[in-house]
Amino acid sequence: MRIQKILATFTIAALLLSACATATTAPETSAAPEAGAKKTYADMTMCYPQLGAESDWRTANTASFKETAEELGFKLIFSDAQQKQENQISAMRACIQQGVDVIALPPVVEDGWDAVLTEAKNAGIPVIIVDRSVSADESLYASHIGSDMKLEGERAAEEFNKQFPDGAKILELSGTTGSGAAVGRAEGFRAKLNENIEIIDSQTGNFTRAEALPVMQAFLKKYEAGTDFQGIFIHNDDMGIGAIEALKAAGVKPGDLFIVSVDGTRGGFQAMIDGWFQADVECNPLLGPQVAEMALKLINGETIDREVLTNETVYYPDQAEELLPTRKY
Ligand code: GYE
Repeated sequence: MRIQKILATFTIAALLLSACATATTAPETSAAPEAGAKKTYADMTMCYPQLGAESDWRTANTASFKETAEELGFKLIFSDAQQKQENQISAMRACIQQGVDVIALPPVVEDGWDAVLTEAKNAGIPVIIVDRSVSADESLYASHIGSDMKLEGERAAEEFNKQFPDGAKILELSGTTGSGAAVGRAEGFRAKLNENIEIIDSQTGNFTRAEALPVMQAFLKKYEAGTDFQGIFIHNDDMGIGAIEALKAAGVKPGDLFIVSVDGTRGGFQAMIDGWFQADVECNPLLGPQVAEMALKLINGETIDREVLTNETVYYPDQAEELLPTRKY
């Protein structure tokens, strides 16, 4: 009798305990995947230390990541470094501290990432390099996904080669000094440009309208449009729009100069319609969905490609009017 009573008490206590245990662990198990189960977007926190808001390309890129996070249901830790590498590095360090699942990094410049990439690696957080490239050793990051900047430069050069078979003198308005985008475009451009086409001057406008305007003004003080130079290679549409302001103010008319830009934003399409740009080399900022898919594969331990290059084209004024309404950025 006594033994039975003791046993019954034990059973009730054990039942109560297990009920208790299930109750407390239940919310956790529903949030975190079971051991061995595949993680879903709902389990993923991605850090995106955006480099800045310098251009329409960048605005579209930011929107692409935010919309993708919203649609797929992962958590995005977003920040804007205002084109300063030190801000990007501190944003990354904060993300490492928080223990995010993955970092997607669009590096403002190529050099100087080794220390923070090593910190992420030591913390077991994979890094996907997005858009521009880094010079750091490949072992420090999982993959690079973005445009082939060198190819973009080559494509721009081909436009000048076609336009000026007998040679010309041209100017270059280049992107942020030391950035993968500016370095790659300048390199590809020079590699493909015919020898009879001379780049008489090259200055940076830091990928912004505001900084391109005074650079173009200074060019126009030094060189006479049409006489001293016949064309300009401009590394992005925003700088092109800034340059157009300076050209207009100096009395230059659309078509007086052969201008090739990069990005293919709505502003670039408008500049083609208005007769200022003769070609716009596409650079696609809508990388959010591809990066998210890659990130999920990574946190599930699946293999991913080390380098993914975006498929792009060149746009011309004759299609600009028709295509402008379809442009997403
Ligand atoms: O061309 C420019 C932006 O890195 C590809 O950065 C990107 C470049 C793009 O500011 O508009």
